[in-house]
Amino acid sequence: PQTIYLSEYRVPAYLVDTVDLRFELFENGARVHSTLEVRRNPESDAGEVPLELDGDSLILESVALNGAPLGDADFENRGDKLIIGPVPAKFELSVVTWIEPQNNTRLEGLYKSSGMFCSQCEAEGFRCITFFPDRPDVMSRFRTRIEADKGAYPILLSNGNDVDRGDLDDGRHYVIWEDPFPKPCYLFALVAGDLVEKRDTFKTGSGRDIDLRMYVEPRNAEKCDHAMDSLKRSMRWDEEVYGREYDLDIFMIVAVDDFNMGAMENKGLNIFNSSCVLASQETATDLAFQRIEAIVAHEYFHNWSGNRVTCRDWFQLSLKEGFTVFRDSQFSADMGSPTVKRIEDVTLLRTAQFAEDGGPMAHPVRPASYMEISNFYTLTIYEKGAEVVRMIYTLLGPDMFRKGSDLYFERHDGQAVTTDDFVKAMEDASGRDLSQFRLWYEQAGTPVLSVSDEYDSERGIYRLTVEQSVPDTPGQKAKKPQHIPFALGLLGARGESLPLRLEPESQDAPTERVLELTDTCHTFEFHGINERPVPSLLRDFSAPVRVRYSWTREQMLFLMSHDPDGFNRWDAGQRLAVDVIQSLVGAPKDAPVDARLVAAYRQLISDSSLDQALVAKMLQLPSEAYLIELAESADVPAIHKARERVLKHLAIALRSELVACYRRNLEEGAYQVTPDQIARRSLRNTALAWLLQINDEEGRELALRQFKESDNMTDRISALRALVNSDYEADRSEVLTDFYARFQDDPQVVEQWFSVQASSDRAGQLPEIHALLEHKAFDWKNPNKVRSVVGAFAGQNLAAFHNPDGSGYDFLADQVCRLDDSNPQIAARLVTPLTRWRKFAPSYSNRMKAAIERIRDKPDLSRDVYEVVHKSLA
Ligand code: BAL
Ligand code: ZN
Repeated sequence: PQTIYLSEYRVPAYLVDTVDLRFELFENGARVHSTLEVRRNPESDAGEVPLELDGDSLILESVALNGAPLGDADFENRGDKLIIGPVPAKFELSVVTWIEPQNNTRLEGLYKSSGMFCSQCEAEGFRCITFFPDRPDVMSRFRTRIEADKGAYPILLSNGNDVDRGDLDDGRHYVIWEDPFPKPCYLFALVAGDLVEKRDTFKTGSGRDIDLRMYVEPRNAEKCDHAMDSLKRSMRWDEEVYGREYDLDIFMIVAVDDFNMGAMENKGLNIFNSSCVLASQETATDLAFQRIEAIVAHEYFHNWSGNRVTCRDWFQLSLKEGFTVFRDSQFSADMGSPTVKRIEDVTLLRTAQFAEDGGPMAHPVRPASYMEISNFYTLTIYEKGAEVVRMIYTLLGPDMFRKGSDLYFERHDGQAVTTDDFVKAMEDASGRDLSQFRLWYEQAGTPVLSVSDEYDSERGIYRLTVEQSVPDTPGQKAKKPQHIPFALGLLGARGESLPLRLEPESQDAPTERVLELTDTCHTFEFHGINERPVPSLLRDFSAPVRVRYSWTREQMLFLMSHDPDGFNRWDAGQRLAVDVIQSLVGAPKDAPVDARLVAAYRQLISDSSLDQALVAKMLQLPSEAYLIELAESADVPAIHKARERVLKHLAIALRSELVACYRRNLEEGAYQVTPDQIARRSLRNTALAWLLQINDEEGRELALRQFKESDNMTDRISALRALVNSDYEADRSEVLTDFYARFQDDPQVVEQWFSVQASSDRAGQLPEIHALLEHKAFDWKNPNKVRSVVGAFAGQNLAAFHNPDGSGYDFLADQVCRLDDSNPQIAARLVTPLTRWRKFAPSYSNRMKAAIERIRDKPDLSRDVYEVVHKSLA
């Protein structure tokens, strides 16, 4: 496959002002009539070159130029390109293609899901619908006529406003949609199906009434309220916080069962993976409710950050994704607990994005090259991209940042632009120089800050030295220092925040500062410090970096109970737990567990005056995935054992506190998704999970009762998971059978049922995983099902996946090869755990490498899998 380089970007030779589409939808395929108003791009120096249109899996029926049919000699159809020329400076081009949505298992372009037609065009799916310049800097006004059988497909949707509808012969009907806003073709969408409509309205700040509609299969009609409420909250928030009002008269959301991504921000017609939009108390967990709110907001926010202002090319993907993730995380923080949201974001970043940044697919937030753009919908583009925007926010402050975003939207409305344009708007609005800051977009890898300190008691000076380095990554060596906002505070012996005087004489010094690191090494002197302080570094995780500082366990315990920064309090607890677990990896069975950890956890569980949402997070031990990420040469079974050992030790020592915690947090009143109730459920269910780890009979009784009696999925599935992960084998199979019988008609719940088993080291060994793949509810064509079994096994059941005999690796290689033919995007995602083979101890990494070589040798490997596998072996 060919590599595409940012440096080779050229403006399009031709622009398309309008696109007139007519879809004739049938059971055996679809005919797509496309009429384009094309003109030469005045900004292009390409001259009178032929017109090149992209295509993929299309059957070409006819081509006409200005109404005159073209013969075979007038164009060349290479399959992936339709080349027409010479062409006039301005003309109308009509192309008719035949496609087969019913056979489209890649789920790119137009396809069928549960009997409905639906589309996914980002990044390059529109070329699977018709021949077109499929690049985001070609923006056109779309008019779409959809024709289909009226009985089977009463609902026909596309972008914009519905301007006409009517009946046709043979029981067919049509609807015409017009989108007044020029857009790139990746934002095109079409849906046709037998769906129920849920309606609501939203009055904008300027007094316009927006018609809100959700379309779902009839069985899901009662699962729309949460998404609809989330949508209205998002619309209001974007007006209040960013001054952004919705622009069309209608906003639609559709739920689709078969979907590669979480959701898609098509203009006026967002399409969602059912699992990311449908919720009811009985079927969705607290986590799902929160995720739905965040994703609904994310897709809605794209209407400005992505649709009104879009990307010039796919190297700029983080322009819309990083900014929009930042916006949705601000929104979620405002809707719930900012500290908890920050902890969740950083957990994902440090566990998964840092791993990506240190692995073979490491790439900058603005990549310089790719083979398959679908492989670049990554944690780096999304989460690190959001962190980069967050750092701009931190450096500029909220007011200047808002000025910058206003300028960005005003300056670039209706344009396809670059990350550099975004930074420039921030610079111009604030007067700040962000030239060095731009390295965050260009350099891959997670910067490391090595911090050392000394205390001069005679002069009352505390000196902090910070050295930064950015590690080498594939294709990038010898990197420059980056511009890093480094927030910190200093704590005195009684936990008080000390004034941070950078000059001896300064008065009214703040107790928290954001220092700006720009050189390889900085030394900061803090004056008037009368005792050796404990540093609280990188508060609120002010930059996506690793901090190395030799905290003692006493200091960690001190910060855990005294740091006024909630995030750092949690982080100190994580660091302590990591330190204790790491010290037990490979240690003798009777090596002691530090009693101070037990005491700290006892304090957390017992003290109900603490912020319970924060306590719920602090009680979660660092995950195996995070411990692996921190390891130099990971021995996963040994890490698994050490972590389990600490957990059991804590559970035995704190047994009575856990039971009390469970009882204290038993719910009263109706189920609500509020931060307080979420914290109570989380605490209660953590207590339950721990008790089941030590075969506690009272815990077992509580879990069985909770499983049977709970009125919500959070509690029910937590009890299920606790029992599945316990030694109570008879209970395990009984609750699994009961759960399936109860929810077998609900695909989203069955996915959770698969995932609980596949991610369990008790219920998810390979024979059981094979049985799940044979289960009647499993479907290879449905990405959610594949993720819930194969993805959960390789990504969450780490001790089983890293079985020393290599069977987990072989299993994954087999499934990747199988999926490569039907859905290469999903196959390329699933292969990720194997691509990180260098991270593991030699006996593991050799077997992982062999498995990935086997995938490499599969005939007809897709471009998607080819790229990740070859980069992993390079
Ligand atoms: N644009 C793809 C899905 C999302 O990030 O919203
Ligand atoms: Zn997005």
